[in-house]
Amino acid sequence: MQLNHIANAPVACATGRTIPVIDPSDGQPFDAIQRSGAEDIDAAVRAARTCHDTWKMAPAERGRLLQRLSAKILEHADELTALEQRDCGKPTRQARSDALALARYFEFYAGACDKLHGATIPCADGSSAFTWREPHGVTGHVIPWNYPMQIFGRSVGGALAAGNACVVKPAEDACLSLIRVAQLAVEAGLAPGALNIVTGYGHEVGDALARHPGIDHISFTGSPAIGTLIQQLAAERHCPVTLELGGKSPQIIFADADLDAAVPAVVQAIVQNAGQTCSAGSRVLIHAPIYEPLLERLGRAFEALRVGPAAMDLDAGPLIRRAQQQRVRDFLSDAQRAGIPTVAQGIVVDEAPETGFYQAPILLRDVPVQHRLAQEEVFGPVLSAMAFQDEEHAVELANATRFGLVAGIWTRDGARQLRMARRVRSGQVFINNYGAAGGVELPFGGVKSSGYGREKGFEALYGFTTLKTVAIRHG
Ligand code: TXE
Repeated sequence: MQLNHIANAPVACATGRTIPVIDPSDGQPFDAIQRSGAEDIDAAVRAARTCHDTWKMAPAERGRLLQRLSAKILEHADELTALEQRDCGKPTRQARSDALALARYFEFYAGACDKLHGATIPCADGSSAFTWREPHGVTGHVIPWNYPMQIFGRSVGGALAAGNACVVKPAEDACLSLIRVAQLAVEAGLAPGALNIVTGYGHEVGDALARHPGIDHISFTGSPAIGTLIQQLAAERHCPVTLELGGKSPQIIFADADLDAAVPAVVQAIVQNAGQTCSAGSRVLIHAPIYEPLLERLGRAFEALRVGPAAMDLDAGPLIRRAQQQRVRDFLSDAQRAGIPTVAQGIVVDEAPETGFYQAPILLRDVPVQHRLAQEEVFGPVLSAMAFQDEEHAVELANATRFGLVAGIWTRDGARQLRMARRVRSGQVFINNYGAAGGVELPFGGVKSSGYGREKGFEALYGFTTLKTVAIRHG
């Protein structure tokens, strides 16, 4: 049985209710978390406030503390990998890479703590002015289930580095690794109240977090619908928010591209984490002259994909929950009704139990741009292909959704790379790679309905602080 983590202590929720923890690989419960409510959020916010108001620590010392936490995470990487694998159905390689990324986030932000400075500003004679970067105070973090450790790292790592005290609500499907990390933070020496974890359903405990007047900033990663709700609640009390709401990211492949490099990257970008990735490359836009031959190559790669229990460490594991599996199946039924052709699909291996939430990766072609498969986030291993005639057409298709998170551009033509990068509306553009060029160092976030604000990189620290201007008249 897992408890909340408030002021460095394990605490049962006020209602005494729990939620079962389900293993997506077999659909069976194996643990339980607290089903918390508004009272528990209130206790966590009070602990965070007390901590923030009394936590006096030089930035360099805070950096050393976060570095110790990073080292603890590395020391416990096997344990965190195993927890995440069972809780979220992640293949071993993915769960391990998430644990290592979490350590790297804390390492990066540890080094940033004492480098977050303001500026001096030239002004009237006899006066001086400068700015301080100050923490918001108590920050709220609503974390989704697809990359619990990574999203916790990018959000809480930045917030703590900037000097905030955090209240975290993990997704109800994915709490185990984060509760363990909070315990490791105690061992690393984090002050009581600096990091609090309260588990439960979104509409109960997440809603209470978003409404709480003691929360000074909210960082939310999740669906556009809940992002809108969070933004509305925050607007009522003018609380700043950072939103990351997913995408419908295009991979744009020109006829002159290095297809040996593009094909595996395009497949990986939709199969990783069974397609449950905000930056999944879920649309592949292919230059007309290579449409047929490239679909054939991609089709062969899809046929080789294997899906099965997380512990088998195949190309993909199960989806997170039965409802997510149903959501993906609904998209596929719609595709069938609309006569959208299937090019190829992977295989769910024999060893996968009937009760697990599996979905074979699938490649669809000639998907009409207005069809919901080309417009909405499926959050499953479903890749929609369409052809474009020229650069103009590629830009038009790439920008034809309400999202704008990531775009992949594959071409050897340098001038075209930059023209396309300028014209595609998205927060990130990867040229001749898809996320391979960097990790924590790169600011990350969206435009349009993908949200706003940036996490990751040094840039994130500006979002987790507020700027105070000080002006002195000294004669
Ligand atoms: O998201 P929710 P769901 C997308 C993806 C997926 C769809 C639905 O397309 O298929 O959203 O997933 C908390 N107040 N993404 O239903 O509900 C919830 O407990 C406050 C993209 O799981 O948005 C969880 O912690 N919080 C995405 C978090 O919000 C609330 C990652 C996300 O859950 C709440 C996840 C409320 N009223 C889903 N209701 C990405 N950008 O990577 C729920 N939550």
